[in-house]
Amino acid sequence: MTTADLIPVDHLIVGAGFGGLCAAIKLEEDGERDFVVIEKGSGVGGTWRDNTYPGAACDVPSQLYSYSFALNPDWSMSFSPQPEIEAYIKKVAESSGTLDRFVFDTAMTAATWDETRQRWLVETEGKTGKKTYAATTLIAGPGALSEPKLPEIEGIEGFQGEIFHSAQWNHDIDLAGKRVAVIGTGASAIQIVPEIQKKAARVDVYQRTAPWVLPRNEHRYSKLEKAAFRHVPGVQRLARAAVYWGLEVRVLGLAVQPKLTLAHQLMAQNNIRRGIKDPELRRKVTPDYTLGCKRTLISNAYYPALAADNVDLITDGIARVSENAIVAKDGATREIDVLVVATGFYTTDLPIAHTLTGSKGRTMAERFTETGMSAYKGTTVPEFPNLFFIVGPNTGLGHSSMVYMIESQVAYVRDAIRTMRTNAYAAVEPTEDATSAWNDDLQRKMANTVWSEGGCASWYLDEHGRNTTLWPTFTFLFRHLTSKFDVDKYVVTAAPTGPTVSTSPTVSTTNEESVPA
Ligand code: N01
Repeated sequence: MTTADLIPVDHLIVGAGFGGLCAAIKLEEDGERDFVVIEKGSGVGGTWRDNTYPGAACDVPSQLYSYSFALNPDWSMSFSPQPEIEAYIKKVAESSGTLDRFVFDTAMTAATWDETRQRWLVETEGKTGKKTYAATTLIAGPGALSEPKLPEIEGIEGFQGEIFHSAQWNHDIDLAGKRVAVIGTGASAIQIVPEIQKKAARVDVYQRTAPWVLPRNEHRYSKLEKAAFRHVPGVQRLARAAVYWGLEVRVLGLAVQPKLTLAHQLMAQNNIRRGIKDPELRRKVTPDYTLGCKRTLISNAYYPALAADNVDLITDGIARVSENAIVAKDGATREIDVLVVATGFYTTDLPIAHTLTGSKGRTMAERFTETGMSAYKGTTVPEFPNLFFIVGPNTGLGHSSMVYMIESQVAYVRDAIRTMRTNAYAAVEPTEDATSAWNDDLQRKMANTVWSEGGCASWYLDEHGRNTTLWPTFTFLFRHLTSKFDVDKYVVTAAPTGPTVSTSPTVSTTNEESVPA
């Protein structure tokens, strides 16, 4: 590749979900205007653009599931539906003045660290053809829940009816009067089932493991509340802080003393009793592990839907799928017209890792087969200079808002860029020692949590049973630990002549709120 074929850019951001958009807005704020955002979808929104299934809504309150720098006084409900969240992200993007640097319908196909140029050569493919960027920093925000995972079930590829994943809902199919099967009973399925139960002739729900489901404390905001959020200084920040701390205390049960989840477990058991009368069905939906071990779900509608006459909960396991039916392990064959696969996403193998080749000539996926999926502060990885993850390994949450984690990581990346610029560093790369120490400490903390000891299998764990997805303690600690770029934990390479990125101005990188208060 000759230099003439390369498009030079200071920062290349992958993904236009909450993470990539936040990075773009904050870089712009810092005067770092030479960036490009590559997005494989046709617009901003990430998971909130893709997940359009009936009933899709956020199970984290919107007051906190939104940017601290773009509070929205107009949320209609405490837990907003997907169209409202997607509209919010679009509005924030449009008013940010950054959209001119977003390239949609274009995927990053490969990125290779070029030691000579001290840049990432990033190959992209999309509606305007193939391009290669030469980027000083690569900011990867591909989303932790963006690659749908299909179940390996005998015969499923031969099914002749309609079949689609929850994240790729086929809105052309009218489910009225149809026989529908849903495989899975996770966060997506429990939102889907109550909606399709109202229309379909039959719904067969295939449950492998019962989830814990708490009541949904739904609240529709009145005009007065919205006016107060908009006009009375501090009111919405106060509401946000109340949500933040209300969720944060749950860490005590999840990561400190699992017995503290008992009150929630009782609430969830009450939720079952309220929604279901049949003792056999109640038994089937009652989990046999500690609440919190898998993601705790919230719904007032799921149990009543399961109890409806046109719904069957099947717990005997799936033997195979035929052309027009699902055959359960007990031999029962249930004919269906539509199969909804709500079986989750690839979470512990970070699909983007296969496309990134670092300074030693191996891919990040190859590195991870040796080290397990791991990063320094969930953000940077040895052998991969100037690469920053937004929502990287061990930054996921089982109890609170990912937007809070995203803002923490973006602050860290901004400070890294500022440090590079100030000191004329061409490259920064975390040391192996710092990365091992960080991850050893994480796994030590993880050992006594409900995610390790709660008695369940979950998508938080990799094939070795190691939790590579979740942050194991309070989110304010993550914010504190990412508030400043700790250059002493990095190997730095000086630029041969002066700053390596064009001389844009730099500004303060501190977060608007250390914790919502
Ligand atoms: O996926 P999941 P999801 N045969 O992985 C079952 C976020 N989210 O799309 O538990 C039969 O949770 C599997 O069974 P088991 C949220 O972070 C957020 O529902 O593994 N069943 C499970 O029941 C969430 O955690 C919102 O035994 C099979 C289900 O499929 C994440 O997305 C809303 C199977 C998968 O559940 C993923 O949720 C929706 C098989 N072969 C989602 N394979 C918000 O509101 C898997 N299963 C923010």
